[in-house]
Amino acid sequence: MTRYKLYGRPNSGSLAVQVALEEIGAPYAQILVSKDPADVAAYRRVNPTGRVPALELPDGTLIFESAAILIHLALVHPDAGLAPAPATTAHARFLQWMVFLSANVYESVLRMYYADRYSARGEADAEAIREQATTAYLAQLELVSQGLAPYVLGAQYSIADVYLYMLAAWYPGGKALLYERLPALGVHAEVLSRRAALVKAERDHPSE
Ligand SMILES: N[C@@H](CCC(=O)N[C@@H](CS)C(=O)NCC(=O)O)C(=O)O
Repeated sequence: MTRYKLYGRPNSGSLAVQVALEEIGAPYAQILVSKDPADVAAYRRVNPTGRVPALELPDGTLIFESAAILIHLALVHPDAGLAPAPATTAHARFLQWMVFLSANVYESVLRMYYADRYSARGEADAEAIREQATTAYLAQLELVSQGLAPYVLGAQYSIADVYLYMLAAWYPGGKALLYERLPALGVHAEVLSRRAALVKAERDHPSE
């Protein structure tokens, strides 16, 4: 099998992509992009967004946007069981949650962690933006958690579960507190934590 190249950073969206690659059993190389401005500037020549994750496909094409990467990997490696069969109703629900997690939950996370970027007044408005983003993030996670049984798609595991697990783990108050507020997410995390691919990716996620 040909090799993927995963651009990432510890505690970033590259975790979910690494889990997908582990589940697939595909060989991949990890390239660490530090937050050092020189490193980010060099990375922008590969990925103009400057964001992680990004995945270089075996044919050399670079793909960014975590949800697009995960959906693509699920389609290219159907035997890995990362998503329901394409063009089914179950797959439509998979797409719905992947886009919801990416466009809403991930976006709320970015507003919480990079609040100063969301106002022309920068840091002056950051606290209010952070507060509003946290409220939105909790409401969005509550909405997803209401349907967990035990997975996002019911009885069928998919990479949407890993995506949710990763985004929930970024709650600024810490995972334990979030699982107290939304117990269904705690149960979901417990189920996921038994998967070897997740255990390995979390262990392997190298520190800067
Ligand atoms: N929509 C993008 C968001 C990626 C993103 O913002 N990643 C964060 C890390 S989790 C990042 O690179 N932040 C650095 C920055 O914005 O300067 C995706 O889903 O891949």
